Amino acid sequence: MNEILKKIDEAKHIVVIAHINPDADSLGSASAFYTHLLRLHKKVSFYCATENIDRKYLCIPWCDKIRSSFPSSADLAFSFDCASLSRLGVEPSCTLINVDHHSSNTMFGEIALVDARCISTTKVLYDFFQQNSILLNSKMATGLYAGLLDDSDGFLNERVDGTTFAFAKELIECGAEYKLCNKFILKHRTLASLRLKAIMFANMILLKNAKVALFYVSYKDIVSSGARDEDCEAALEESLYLPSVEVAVLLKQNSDLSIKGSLRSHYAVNVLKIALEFGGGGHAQRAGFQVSNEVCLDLIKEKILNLLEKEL
Ligand SMILES: [Mn+2]
Repeated sequence: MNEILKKIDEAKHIVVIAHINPDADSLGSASAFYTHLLRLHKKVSFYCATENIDRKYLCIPWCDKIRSSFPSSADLAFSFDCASLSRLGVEPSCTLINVDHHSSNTMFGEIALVDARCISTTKVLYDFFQQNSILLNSKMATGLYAGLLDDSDGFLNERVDGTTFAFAKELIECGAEYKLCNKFILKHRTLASLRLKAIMFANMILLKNAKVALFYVSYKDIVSSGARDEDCEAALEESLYLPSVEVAVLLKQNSDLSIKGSLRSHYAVNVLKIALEFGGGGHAQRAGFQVSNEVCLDLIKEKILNLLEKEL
């Protein structure tokens, strides 16, 4: 018998964990597994350290059951889409199984079911279900589809190929509520996010033959619009759809007047190098850093533009 199935069989109370500030991949895979465990008549809890989950994820089954306190009686936990233990927002004292698709996964937990070739954690979980002849119902298919949709950026990113659509087709045939997910996860907007987007694009500066889009968001802009960090980043990413733009840079003022830098790029430009120069981190096309409030904004801008000179 598969080691994971054995652990499930022996467990009395199982927790599925979505990472802090969850996305649809983490919530969707945890949700699909939660459904599977319910079908086995297991006692199961759905945990996420972040309270107030984004409303656009309410199309994912069981998101209304999420709790932000970790159940003390749990004897088995599964984390989904967490590359490192710190992403859990909790250190479970029970047996932990790590299900993920990040190439940077630290392989924490008693068992690590990690496949970096997969486009989403929901694909890792789908393969697990297939290998163990576990049939999908429509709730499970909806959770798995939600993760695929989010991690493929709505079937738009570089990792998407024919197998991605074939996977989506499978899930739709199993009853995935794909229309609902498409509408909620891709199209849902808050008024605050639209107000912030208006401010950001009104103040956007195009530099280096319009290859660089530079945004500055003050703390006042954040307060007046009521927007959140992820709203800033969504608008930042949208600027990459302008025909000439290759790199998008956001300098956002925090409440303590320190600066958070976010960098996005198309595949030709490595922005991680720039983030690293500021002591930050991330991926080649998606990176970030923090700078204390003692550094002048113009100096940060100048340094970024100089570093970009070599990359463009
Ligand atoms: Mn993911």
